[in-house]
Amino acid sequence: MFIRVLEDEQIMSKVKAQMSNRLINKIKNKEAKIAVIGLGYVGLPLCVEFAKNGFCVTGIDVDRKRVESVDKGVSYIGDVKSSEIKLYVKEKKFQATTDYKILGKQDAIIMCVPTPLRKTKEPDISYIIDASKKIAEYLKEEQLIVLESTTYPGTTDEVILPILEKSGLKAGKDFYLAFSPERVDPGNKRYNTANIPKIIGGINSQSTLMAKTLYSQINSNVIAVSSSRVAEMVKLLENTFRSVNIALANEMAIMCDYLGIDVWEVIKGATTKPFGFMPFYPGPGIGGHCIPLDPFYLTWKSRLHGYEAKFIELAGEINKAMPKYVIGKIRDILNNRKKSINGSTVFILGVAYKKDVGDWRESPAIEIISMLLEKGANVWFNDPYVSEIKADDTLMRSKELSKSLLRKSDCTVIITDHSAYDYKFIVESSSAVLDTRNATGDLKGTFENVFKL
Ligand code: SAJ
Repeated sequence: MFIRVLEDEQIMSKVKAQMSNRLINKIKNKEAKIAVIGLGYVGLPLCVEFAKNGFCVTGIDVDRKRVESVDKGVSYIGDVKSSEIKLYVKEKKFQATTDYKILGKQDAIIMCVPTPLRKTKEPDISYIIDASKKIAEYLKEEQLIVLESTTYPGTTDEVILPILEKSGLKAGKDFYLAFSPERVDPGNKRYNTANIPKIIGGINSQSTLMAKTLYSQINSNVIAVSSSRVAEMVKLLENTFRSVNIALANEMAIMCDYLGIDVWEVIKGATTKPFGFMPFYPGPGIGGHCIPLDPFYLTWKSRLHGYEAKFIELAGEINKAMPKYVIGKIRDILNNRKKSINGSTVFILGVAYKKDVGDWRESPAIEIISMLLEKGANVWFNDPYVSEIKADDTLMRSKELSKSLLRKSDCTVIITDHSAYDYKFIVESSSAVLDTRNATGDLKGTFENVFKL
């Protein structure tokens, strides 16, 4: 009997070895079929990158408009060219669908779905759970499953793994499972999916090997860590690092304001230190789908394990308070001109969450506009990348940035320092300018009507 068991195990390990080799060879020969669930600012560039490198990629999204856009070869993500989509769709290297049934025909499936926060500031991993359940429905032997969405440590092995094993297949043996954090910096012209180093962490070494083999086809700098949890934590450290340093810059701005010191000059001075310092800048608050949210995935998980991450929470509070701080600055500027917010016209320049992008999700501009409207101000906005927004249930369209409108407004507020703006024109045409980004910092001369954070 003992010999028989040994033989079975030997046979099984041989079969598994053959399976692994089969998948590895498919990947290396670019024959592996890849599905990406979620065609957003992470998933769409990922599809294009795999197609560019010779793979057949299917993008799956619940949003039919996105699927139709891909079919038409029209990009809806700033960093992806329509010409690339058109080319790979034509070459039948890239297709999009809303139908999850295709998952059964894939060799690798990558989840790039949203990981928002609930109103209670708790993680909402419902998109990950839904996608995992769909994958489990069609899961087959030898498939590699990767999660890219930023999430708390343990999501891959504690949440996704059990859902997938409901298929009866064993993770790490019958199929492979890994986490690889997305590292996308929207609008960054220098770093992209192909050249940003890629971290990989599998639930076991075989899974890590598979994921490393896959991503090495599109990226020359793939770094394996010892587990999916380490990989999940790497990403959270990266984004929490930004959140707390931005909060420090914001608190420096508030302190400098009390002390009558130009915080922008202070940061410029500190940046001359060639080591041990990295500049971050104050702003009207933090936006986007990562920095305002990701640190709270970490503090939530840490709290479950008995530790209250006070420092990270406090940083979040400071960042969250910046829109209100900006309202206070606007109020003081108007007050010094014997005006109140109520009844004044405020012209907001830039509503996107950061410069040179068109994404206004979680943008502090929306909160600032809502607060101004609630206080009775007449608010206009202009953003070369955003044609309309909804603030305080009010639909607003971007206004032309004209001298007459600038002249008519009581206070111009630079919220997003788009490169496209002519800041000299803005300052010379406005009665008062609140510059929350030091966008006017390089203008020659002094301007009595310009106020900064
Ligand atoms: N911000 C400041 N002061 C700063 C830097 C940023 O107020 O010194 C604000 C920005 O205006 C923006 C927010 O913070 O509203 C987030 O800025 P961000 O530059 O972190 O932009 P994201 O969220 O689009 O991209 C980040 C990536 N950015 C960089 O590394 C430069 C990176 O942290 C992640 O790869 C990405 O989030 C992600 O997907 O997690």
